[in-house]
Amino acid sequence: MHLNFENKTYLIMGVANKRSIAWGIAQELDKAGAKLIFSYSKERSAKGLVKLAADLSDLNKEAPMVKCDVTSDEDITTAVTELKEKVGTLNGIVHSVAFANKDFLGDDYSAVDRASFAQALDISAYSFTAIIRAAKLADLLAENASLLTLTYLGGERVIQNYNLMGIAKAALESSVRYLASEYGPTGVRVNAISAGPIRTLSARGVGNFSESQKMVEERAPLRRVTTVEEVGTTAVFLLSDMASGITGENIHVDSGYHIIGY
Ligand code: 0WD
Repeated sequence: MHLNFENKTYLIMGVANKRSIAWGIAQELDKAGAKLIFSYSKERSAKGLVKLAADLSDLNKEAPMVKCDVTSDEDITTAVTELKEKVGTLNGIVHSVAFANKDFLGDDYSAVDRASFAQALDISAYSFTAIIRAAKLADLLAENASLLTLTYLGGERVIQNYNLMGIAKAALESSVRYLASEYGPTGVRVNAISAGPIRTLSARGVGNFSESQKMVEERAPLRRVTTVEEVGTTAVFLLSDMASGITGENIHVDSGYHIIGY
């Protein structure tokens, strides 16, 4: 088994800008020789994506892109149809999408209203299941495809201010296990990476985010914050045949912070 990405194609969902974790993963996959296709939710992101892709290798400079706002079943169906036309088969999907009303990413968790709860769970957890099901039904997934999502320690433990997003991540992490169990018999693997706090557009919405990074620097075994490159290389591993025995797993790429209890 090797890190062989020749003739392998991966869908990358959730590049908002050059700081996005999805972009870090895309860059590492590109270096490894994989072919990429991107999805975006807003036209604004599409324009940025075209510019970013220009810095990739010749294989991906003009990577195809499809629109997919994950809150829309119609968008998901259209995206899957377009993916089928553009690439035929996917060897993997990177789902790096999340959203929660930032009014509820600080203060008391119990203040959350019904609509914000549903929205956060819909975009941050259900969307992973929805896109996988649609891809599977359209016969878009290659044999042994590897599906990956991004989560955070706030789904397992109480992290100050993470609140509503923590509940969504708990649902997402549980979905990973149920999806892994359901699709495993067909050879498809489903995993999550639990990344340490990284300064991105989404991270800015979480109250007192700098404090989380400071705590990692002070207490994590590696005494430094996680980089997108580190998340990217772990993603490359999980998406490759090197990880053929791993499914339903949540790998922490967080400088070891999750083992610390003080
Ligand atoms: O510290 C961090 N930044 C961590 C992030 C630590 C651990 C995990 N994560 C997770 C996030 O919760 C998320 O699941 O990693 C994932 C990516 O987060 P990011 O890279 O920090 O965030 P960002 O760069 O803001 O990208 C989030 C994407 C955006 O992409 P687009 O292309 O749509 O601009 O999620 C997208 C958001 O727009 N997104 C949606 N995509 C499709 N449909 C939707 C939607 N309805 N809503 C948000």
